[in-house]
Order: sequence, then structure tokens, then C-alpha cells
Amino acid sequence: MSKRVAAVLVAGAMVTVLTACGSGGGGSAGKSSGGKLVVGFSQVGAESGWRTANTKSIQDAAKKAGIELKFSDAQQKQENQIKAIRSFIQQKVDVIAFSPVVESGWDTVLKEAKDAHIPVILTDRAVDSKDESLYASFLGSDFVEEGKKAGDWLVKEYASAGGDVNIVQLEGTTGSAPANDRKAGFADATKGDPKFKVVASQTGDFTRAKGKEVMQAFLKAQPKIDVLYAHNDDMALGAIQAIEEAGKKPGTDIKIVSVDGVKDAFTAMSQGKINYDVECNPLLGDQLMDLVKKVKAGEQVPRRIKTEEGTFTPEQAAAALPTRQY
Ligand code: GYE
Repeated sequence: MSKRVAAVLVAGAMVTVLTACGSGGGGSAGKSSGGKLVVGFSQVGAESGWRTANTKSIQDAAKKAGIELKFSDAQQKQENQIKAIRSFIQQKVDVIAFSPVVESGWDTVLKEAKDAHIPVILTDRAVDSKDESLYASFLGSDFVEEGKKAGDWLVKEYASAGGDVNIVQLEGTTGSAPANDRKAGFADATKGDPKFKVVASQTGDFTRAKGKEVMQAFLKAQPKIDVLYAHNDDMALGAIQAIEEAGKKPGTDIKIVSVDGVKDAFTAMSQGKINYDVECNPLLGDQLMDLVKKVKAGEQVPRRIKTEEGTFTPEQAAAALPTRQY
């Protein structure tokens, strides 16, 4: 063996050792990185416009920050995310980031990451693990607050209405943080007045196709629907098709309040088809890469970083549309 080859092998072995024991902090770079930080990121899927924008934001931000991103799409399945996380652990990435499709059932795999000294950052969605040492930080929206904003709008909109206000609810993915929390926040904001009645509530899995299908079923089963509350814009957009096909006017015959604030929803709002949209910001990439660097360097980071977001009336949506990024 030549001296040069031997030196390279020794250096390689040292990098491996540094990576293996330095992951809780302390600056060593990942194995296959050539000096770059390596992040394993497990995304929920590609179920919505929000998600597409979120994925792009994360990929762009990683490039900009000079971070190698190992990206994995879980197609809305927890088992796929668990597999991806295990593979990131095997590959000895520097940091694992993921957006958990559902809230429960993560403790075992998170413990495996902890035992391998690989820090984990949650982004977008939360887990319900009691053990806070299983992840370093959670970056994302306050979904309860979003649900409250939707409910507050409804209470104002129907302040002077007599009689029942019949609401149908399209829920997000069952067991996911945004579905649980948006439902809870909305219920909380509307509970003060018994005229607000959720007459039907079912999951549309955050997709247009399911939103349409479930709305068709609601329209068949419910003699009087005043309001649709959709946990995201894609389901609202699917439901709009169902409402129009049933010969009704979305936004007029059935008022619609939704969450996300994506471009397609703003277009529908400017056509009078959605009445109110609560913003949920998917552009988390830069903040996430910043967190990754800090966590890897062993710096203290906040346990919880909340995204700032607003609300939109149709007029505000029409004004924002030309410059809306997602
Ligand atoms: O609202 C929805 C997406 O977790 C905040 O997931 C995210 C939600 C978003 O599918 O459109």
C-alpha cells in the first residue's frame, strides 16, 4: 500500500469516528459529505399545494446554505417515515429533520436517533412524545390558533343571524397535528353559541380528490348546509367542484372558510368562491437550515419556533395574488 493511500484511509477512518461520536454537537460533518453538513429530511408527501411549496422551500434553502439534503417522500405513510429515519441513522447523517404525518407513535424511532447521537428537528407538524429529549426543536405554525381564527371569522360573519348555522367540516389527515388542532381551535371559537352546529365532519386527507368526494357525500346526506370549514385549501378547492356540480354557488349558497392561503385558493377567493382564508406559511426552509447549523454546532436553540401568519378576506387575497409566492 502506498503512503498516500494509507494516509487517505486513516483520514477516512477519522472522519467516520468523528461523525459517530460528534453528532450531538461539535461541528463534525457527515460521512458522505465531503465536508458538507448532511441532513436527512423525511417529508409527509405531495398531498397539497402547501406541501409542494414547503418541499421547494426546503430544497432551495439547503442548496443556498451549502447543506447536502437527503430527501425522502413518505407518501402520507408513517411506516415510510420510520423507514426513512432508520436509513438516515444508518447513513450517519448529521441531523435528521422531519414533518411527522401523524402525532403518535414516534418514541421508538426517535430513541434510536438519540442513541446514535443524531439530533432531530421537527418541522411543520408536531409529535405527542412526552420525552422532550427526543428532539431538539419544533419549527412550525400554531394550528390551534389557525382553527380559532377560522371560528372567530364565522362568529362575526353570523353575529346577527337567527336560527341554526349548519356547518360541514372537511378534516385533514386523521391523527395529524393540523387536523387535530384546527378542529379543536375551531370548536373552541364557536362553542359559545349553540346555533353553530357541525352537522357532518369527515377526513378528506388534505387532498383535492378526497375533498371533492367527501363533499359530494355531504351534499347528498345533508338537507341544509350553510358553511363548509375545510382544514386546507386543496380540500376546499375539491369541494368547490362538488358544490358547483350539484348546481350550487360556492361562497354564496354555501360559505367557505379554509386554511393555508395558497395561490389557487386566492384565485377562487377573487372569484367569490371562498369567503375567508387563514394563512399557514410553508416557507420554512431558511429557518430550518439555520436551526440545523445551530443544532449541529451544539448551540442552544428554542424548543419551539412559531411561524408568523395572517388571515385573508377576498379583497385582501385579490390584492396579494399577483405577488403570492406559493
Ligand atoms: O395545511 C396542508 C398540508 O401540515 C400545515 O399539511 C401542514 C398541512 C397543510 O397537506 O395543506
